[in-house]
Amino acid sequence: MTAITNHLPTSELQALDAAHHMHPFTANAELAEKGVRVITRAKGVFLTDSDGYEILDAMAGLWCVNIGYGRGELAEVAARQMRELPYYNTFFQTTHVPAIALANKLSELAPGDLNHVFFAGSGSEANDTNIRLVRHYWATKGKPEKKVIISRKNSYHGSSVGSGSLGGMTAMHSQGGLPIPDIHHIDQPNWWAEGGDMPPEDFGLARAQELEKAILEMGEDRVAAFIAEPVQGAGGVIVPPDSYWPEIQRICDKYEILLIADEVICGFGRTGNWFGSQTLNIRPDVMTIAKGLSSGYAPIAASIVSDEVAAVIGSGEFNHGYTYSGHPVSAAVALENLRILEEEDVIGHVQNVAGPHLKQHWEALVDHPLVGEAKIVGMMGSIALTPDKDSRAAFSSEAGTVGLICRENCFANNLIMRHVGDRMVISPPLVITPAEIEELVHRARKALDETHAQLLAKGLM
Ligand code: PXG
Repeated sequence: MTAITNHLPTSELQALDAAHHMHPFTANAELAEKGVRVITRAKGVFLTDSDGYEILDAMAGLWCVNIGYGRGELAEVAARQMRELPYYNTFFQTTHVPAIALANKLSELAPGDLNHVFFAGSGSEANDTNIRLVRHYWATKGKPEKKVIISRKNSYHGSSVGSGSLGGMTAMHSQGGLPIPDIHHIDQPNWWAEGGDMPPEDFGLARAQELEKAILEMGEDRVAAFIAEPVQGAGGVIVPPDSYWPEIQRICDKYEILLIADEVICGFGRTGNWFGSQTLNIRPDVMTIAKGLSSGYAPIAASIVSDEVAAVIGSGEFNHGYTYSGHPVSAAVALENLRILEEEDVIGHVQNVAGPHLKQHWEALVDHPLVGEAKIVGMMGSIALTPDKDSRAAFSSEAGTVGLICRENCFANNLIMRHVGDRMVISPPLVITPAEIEELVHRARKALDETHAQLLAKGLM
């Protein structure tokens, strides 16, 4: 048996990693110089690194380990499925039991008439599916010109050519020739950074109406769909004003624009319901799911589409699919994850225990001299760091400088909390206990204190 060993010293692992491993979204030469952090095991909400430090993972990996680490049941299910049927595809008029069972379960869980599941291996792939699917839907209905997809600046929908084009990250567009044609980006509902003197609700309405303006400018006969995360995740946990989503829904309904809710982060309990669409009261035609679907234990994702969309797409051949669409091991793991979410009432825990507790402690951070606003929906939260709360000022240093200092201080306090520019974000495992939440916020506050002291010492505020 090939041994995957943890027994090398950290420095050797770091040197081997630097020699051969290219990391995503990373300046690799810089990382090689500094030395990468090696994670060796995890249990509950805690990671252990190769030096034996226990780190509280307030990001649930990459927003995905909803049931927490170390659930042996998923390992058992994966091993059993590998023995029974490690792989078969779902092309060419075949299927298998895990894909059948998971598609059925998802149609039961998904709201409204979202009853049909197209599997993929990652959120990026599922959003690539969505691009082709919504354009093919309109073409099949005799409207091939209806192919523009409207998305938002500072949204994240994946890193492939298609999904990276849907996303509104300029740093991504500047590399590799993105975006592809017929993707249009409108402004985001980020009141803290962009709301100026407007009251938040007026601003939310104005930002939603940019969708209507874009549709009218291009012509509704050219616009296929609007895609958005119910709550922007990677963009900094931007919680839209309450006025935003009802207006978006009204506009999509009025102009017959398909609404794609990207639930890759918001799905599977993150916002306090099974799906963010339920929390934000959205009625999507298509949903993208990934991450929490398997709690990250195995790669799997999907597009869930309405009866209507499925009927149109199914009227002919949709020339699309991935080798690993509905992979049996991943599907079996996802089913076991859903069983745990359901039987252990993890969403009830978010609604009644962890969510309110985290909200109380997280929102209290707004008293800190560095923190301008503290936002939270269910188990995803953010704080805006600022040198001046009243004017919502940005730091004079390049955006992200202060956030990075704060993230480093979190690391030093054995807390994983990400920065997005000068916003700090959290998305802990949903099963986190009240005591662990208090520890999380305690460590975050300590990191904020240290950051504040350093900024004062360096004259950065
Ligand atoms: N949609 C959303 C809303 C996401 O958050 C994707 C699609 C793409 O999923 P895949 O499985 O292709 O990665 C995501 C992924 C970060 C970070 O640093 C966020 C994501 C991925 C990697 C890093 O916040 N989100």
